[in-house]
Amino acid sequence: MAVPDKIKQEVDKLRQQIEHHNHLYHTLDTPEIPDADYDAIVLRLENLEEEYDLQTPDSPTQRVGSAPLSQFSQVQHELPMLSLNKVFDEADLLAFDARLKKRLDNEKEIQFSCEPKVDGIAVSLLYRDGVLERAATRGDGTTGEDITRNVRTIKSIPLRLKKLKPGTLLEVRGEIFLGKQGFSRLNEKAKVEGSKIFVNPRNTAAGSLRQLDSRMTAKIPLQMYCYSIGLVEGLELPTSLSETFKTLGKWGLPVNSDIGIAVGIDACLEYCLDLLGKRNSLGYEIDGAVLKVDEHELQQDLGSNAKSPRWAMAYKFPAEEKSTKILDVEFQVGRTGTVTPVARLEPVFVGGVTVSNTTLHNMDEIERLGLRIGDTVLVRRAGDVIPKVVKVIQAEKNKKPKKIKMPENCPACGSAVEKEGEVLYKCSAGVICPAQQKESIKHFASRTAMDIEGLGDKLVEQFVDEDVIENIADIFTIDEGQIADLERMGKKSAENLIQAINDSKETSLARFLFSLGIREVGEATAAGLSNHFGNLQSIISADQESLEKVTDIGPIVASHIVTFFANQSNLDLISKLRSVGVNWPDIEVSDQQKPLDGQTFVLTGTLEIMPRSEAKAALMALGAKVAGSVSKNTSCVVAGPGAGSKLTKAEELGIKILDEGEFLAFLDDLT
Ligand code: 9MJ
Repeated sequence: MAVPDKIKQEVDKLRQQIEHHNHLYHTLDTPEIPDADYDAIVLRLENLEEEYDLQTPDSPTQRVGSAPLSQFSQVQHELPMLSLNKVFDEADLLAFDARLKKRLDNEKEIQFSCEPKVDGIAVSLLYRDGVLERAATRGDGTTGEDITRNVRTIKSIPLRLKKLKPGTLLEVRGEIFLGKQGFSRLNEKAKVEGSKIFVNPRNTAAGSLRQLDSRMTAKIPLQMYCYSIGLVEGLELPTSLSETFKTLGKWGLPVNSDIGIAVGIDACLEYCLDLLGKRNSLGYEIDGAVLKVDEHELQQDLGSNAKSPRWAMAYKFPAEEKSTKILDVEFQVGRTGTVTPVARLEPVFVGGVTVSNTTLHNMDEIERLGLRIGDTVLVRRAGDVIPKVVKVIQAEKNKKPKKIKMPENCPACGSAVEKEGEVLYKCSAGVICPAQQKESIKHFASRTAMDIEGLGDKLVEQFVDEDVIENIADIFTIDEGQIADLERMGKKSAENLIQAINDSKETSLARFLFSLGIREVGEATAAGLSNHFGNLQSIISADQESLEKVTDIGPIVASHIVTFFANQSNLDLISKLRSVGVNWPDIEVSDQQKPLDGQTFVLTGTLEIMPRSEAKAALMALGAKVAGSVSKNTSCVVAGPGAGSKLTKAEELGIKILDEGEFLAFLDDLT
């Protein structure tokens, strides 16, 4: 078939573009376009090559990655490290399942290993006689880089495998990544030290693995999850992948505990949907799920092509990074008067939601990004739900871009804006500023604070704009007539709101403290204060020193608390709230030592009898701390079915481990 010149030219251009972006992404770690745009270019090239029979061995569609950097010695992978085929929707996943059944010539439902697709760097670890001999990056799938010295600094990767004897050779493959917590801790530290902020966990992990000085790598809390096997000699492995994972875990290798098994493609889809739903609450970044035929024999029957195994498929979730344009930057006033720049964006669908504005945090962030109105930026919706402007990818060039400046006057009340500390700007008006009034009332009424059902953000704004209320105490003197006067408020809604306001008066000390909106006093701190002091008067009269005795309260939070209660208008507001009937029971505080004081517990796997929240509350009531990860400071790990890497780590560190039955007996003994 004659191929039109136009098509040949387009194919050439696409190949050049892909090579360029491959180099930026894989070799230099400085991508210029979002993954979704890159995927679209590759897909276009794949389609054209397929349609016009233009595949050539040197096309980027035939390669797995990009050439390695030259500074590290090269490693030849004896078995190529293949990449995964990808699908982006349900229909293509069903087609994958149908293809498998056809090739196997069997209609029986297939069992799959369902895995989160961790967004990190693929590596190979080679254990000879049970000892880590070599670690290498995937590189282009055939040739990688020797990163053994760097990988040795990763604490979750065992240097010696349990139970593996002389005469054995085992190559395990997996993903090295930086968890969300590790990433935010690094950035908190960077902020304090005034050093460079890291852009995202994947680039940070990739950069640190490519450090020539492994002491630098050791400073980054990298992790790894193993997900496949390469070379094997002198060893019998189980007949399925899922059983192999259990074996790897027993040998001390880290395996993701969020991996599941599903029989049939419908169950796989359920797994994928569930994973997508909990994407934000996972401790690591993912960009999809991977489905693999579980039985090794079936894998062998299906085989691989040059690029990817036929028995595996990546189901990519919607991209979490997209490009869009900064339409404007406005300034918002928070409940404590902080003036924050907010970017108005050309609406963009990212990470499952349409984003049309996002906080830029402070002027330093704008400076760091080098941001101007009209710029095209990369927006990322990461582990948290707040979308973030990651970087400028194309500066506005048509007209002279406007520099973004902090306004001299508060946009809500016109009072002077003053600088406070290093990066904060605040409206100087205090509680008379309507923006501050609105924000503090919204917070007070919110679900986790006083929980006044029906008093949402819009209604609060209306009430303040129409001078119905000015502060949080005024809420309790609103009458039905005032509510009914407002637009779109019927009699029934007015009655319900009055009822909800009255119901909220019966509260707890912790909720009340949180709802006051004291700077940096969140729910956990409020609960800590409430448990420690037991009554409001003791908190009001507490000095800096006694406040710092409360768990997790440091000098800064303590000083915010002291400042809040030193302000007479805050005390007047509290008296007013009490006089209209807001009340709570005091809490009995005892000076007695608790049986688990100073001990840290970690709960992992599924607890089948006692809900996890109850187990946590029971431990805290006995004085223990409940942490999310295992370290040498952990006193005990409670492990239910499905426990994975945390359990492995506890075993490695020789930490006490209880199953749920033993844990319940242990609690019984103490109470
Ligand atoms: C990731 N990235 O989490 C594979 N992957 O298997 C998982 N990648 C993979 N499996 C074969 N869970 C090639 C790549």
